[in-house]
Amino acid sequence: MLNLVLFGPPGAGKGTQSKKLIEKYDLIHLSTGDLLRGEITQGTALGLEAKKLMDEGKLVPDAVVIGMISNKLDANKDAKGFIFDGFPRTVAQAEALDQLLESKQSAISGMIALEVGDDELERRLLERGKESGRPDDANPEVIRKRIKEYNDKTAPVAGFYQNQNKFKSINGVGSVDEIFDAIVNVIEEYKK
Ligand code: B4P
Repeated sequence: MLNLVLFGPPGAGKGTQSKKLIEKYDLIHLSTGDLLRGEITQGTALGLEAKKLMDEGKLVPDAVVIGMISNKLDANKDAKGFIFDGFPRTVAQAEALDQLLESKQSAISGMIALEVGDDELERRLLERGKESGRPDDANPEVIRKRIKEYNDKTAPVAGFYQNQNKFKSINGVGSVDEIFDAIVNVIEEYKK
């Protein structure tokens, strides 16, 4: 099984690259951001709780996202593999993911981190906000809060995978196709 974690700050291109990767490798795309926005659209209790936090640029509690991922793994037992996009975002989530996969006799193949500077992230997210109408992309203050949450809580997750020799970082600035080619090169190494 090929199980990839696509990692990087908000706006790094995780969602963009995931779309291309699932086509090439026939993987299931698990984006906790998309799953949470789905709950918000459906107006569930979980969605209502998540919306308040997401609109402020804060992370949603670990237990909520771990539960969502667990359900999705169970619902896709025959998958060739998964792309985890925007998850794990804390070390606690990374530990939980290892346990979930272990219980299914599987494991993470590797993490790929997209490196992009803060100014470019802010520019991309404000640009997306104009079209998507996403409240968390509309306000520079909320964007900076999301980047701070990333630096405080999510960046340490890289070390978790580095300790397992499952970490590769690539430049996330350039054309979407150039970055995709660089990711594919890393995946081919992980597959060996
Ligand atoms: P996400 O939905 O994961 O949002 P994101 O980090 O902004 O998305 P992404 O990084 O995929 O965006 P992309 O680069 O594709 O999370 C939203 C919120 O949900 C979080 O703030 C949090 O509250 C909550 N949440 C989600 N998961 C959680 C978890 N596990 N635990 C706790 N809370 C969680 O796209 C950005 C823009 O850049 C696009 O417009 C794209 O077109 C553009 N772009 C992409 N590549 C480009 C390139 N090479 N050059 C120029 N522009 C590019």
